[in-house]
Amino acid sequence: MKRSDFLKTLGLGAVGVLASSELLASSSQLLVTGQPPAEGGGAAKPLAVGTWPFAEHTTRASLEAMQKGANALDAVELGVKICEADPRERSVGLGGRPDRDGRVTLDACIMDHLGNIGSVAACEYVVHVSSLARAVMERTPHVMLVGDGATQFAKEQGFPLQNLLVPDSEAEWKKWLEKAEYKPIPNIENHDTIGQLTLDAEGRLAGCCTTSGMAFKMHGRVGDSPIIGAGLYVDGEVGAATATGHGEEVIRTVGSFRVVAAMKSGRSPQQACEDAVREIHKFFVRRGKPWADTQIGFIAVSTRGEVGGYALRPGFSYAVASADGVRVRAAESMLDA
Ligand code: SD4
Repeated sequence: MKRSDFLKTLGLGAVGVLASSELLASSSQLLVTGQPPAEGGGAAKPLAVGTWPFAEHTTRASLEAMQKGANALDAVELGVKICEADPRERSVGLGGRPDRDGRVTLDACIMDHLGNIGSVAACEYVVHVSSLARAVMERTPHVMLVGDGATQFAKEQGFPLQNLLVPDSEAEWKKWLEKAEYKPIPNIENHDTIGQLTLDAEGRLAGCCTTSGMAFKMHGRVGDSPIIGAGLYVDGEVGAATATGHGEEVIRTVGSFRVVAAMKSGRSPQQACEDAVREIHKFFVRRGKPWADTQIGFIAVSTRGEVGGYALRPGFSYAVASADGVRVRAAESMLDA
């Protein structure tokens, strides 16, 4: 299928989508290092912020939708779906890397400014798990469905079911099988969850987090991304945060909630992200566990449109889309390497 046709199937004909490698090249001119200038004042609404360079395109799509009147929830879903549907993005949706048994299992959650939440975990055969999480939120009395139950619900709701394992991901998995080291080692490169936050013109916040999780994980492993409070948290009166990186550590520290709670107590989004990363680091030290292969990053936005982003080590970047344009920023980090 041609790229333009592929985008039309999403109703996104006007939006360009590039794979991460292309994005890194295309966004090199855009890469801005250091703290966002919005620290004190905040950007004008609407605003979209998303993890990693591919969010340059997903946040732009969300922003444009909000500029045309879409609310934050619709806009965030529309944005992340671009990434989910792109088979070249190997850590989200279609084309995501499989678990150690060769099965692609996806995690996602969504939250709005009122505290409505929905989530699916370890879900197979569904590309748009962000929309499925939203369906859980809006069409069930529950907040989370997992595994076969999530897939069954998707089928009942008319979501197309398909094989998500693309040849390139399958080849990577087969290569991995040669050694089959059953210990997923997180590193910066395979941490490409998309966590996106939107603030619409009316001041409503929403967030969504979607991923295939850690590559070659144990079958059934669930990361932080579908866990409200860990991978994502939104408080409509304060702000929102989302996480990427080593999910076990983010769950341990209830990372995204921690960031929003700090904002509630007066910390700026930037300070709150920094506090959370430092706290995670303390947990490693306290438990005597190594953190050499670990990356964790947070982004946050306040209801005033202030933006923050911070990571444990260099390599994390995030996109900010506002009336000022779309910029990919290299996040500051606690460690030098
Ligand atoms: C996980 N946090 O499953 C996810 C992985 C990730 O960017 O963030 N990748 O642990």
